[in-house]
Amino acid sequence: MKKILIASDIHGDAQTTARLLEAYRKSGAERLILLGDILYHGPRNDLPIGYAPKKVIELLNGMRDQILCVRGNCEAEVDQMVLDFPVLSETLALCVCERNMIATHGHHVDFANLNTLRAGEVLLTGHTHVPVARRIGDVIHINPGSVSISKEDSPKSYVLYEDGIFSFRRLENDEEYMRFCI
Ligand SMILES: [Mn+2]
Repeated sequence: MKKILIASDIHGDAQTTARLLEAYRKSGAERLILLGDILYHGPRNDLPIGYAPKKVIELLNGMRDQILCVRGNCEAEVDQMVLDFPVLSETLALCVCERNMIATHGHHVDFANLNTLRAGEVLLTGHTHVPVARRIGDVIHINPGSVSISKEDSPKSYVLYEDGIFSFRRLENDEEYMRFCI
């Protein structure tokens, strides 16, 4: 793979999903990486305005061969009965232009102790609904934020990765608001 789009925490929002898939098609990315919390709003969140999980199922199943996904803490086993791509994996290993990336939802990650990752590798997480681009020692940590329920005044956003550059974009208009170069 050379170019990927990374998004997280859809939480059942069909309007957001439709916009995300449009952005994905326009981007020319080869895969859509979803970091969990796909269908349910979750007990800590209000219902997103576009909440319609059945519509999200339909939209995402239409892209089943484009999506790589990990399990969030809001995923239930029944979700796998309605989604046509794997959603119950805790982690996913990717290689994008010779760059190793490990994707996981993030609720089980001990950021003070990333000793299973090697120098230069990228850890992709969601969960907090707050975008992050930082180095933790020799490891790069990227969180695209949430596309539907953004927190701490962050924009609803996703990330495009290509050629060592993580481009953080606003979901509403695809405008880049932050970038991180490896
Ligand atoms: Mn979430």
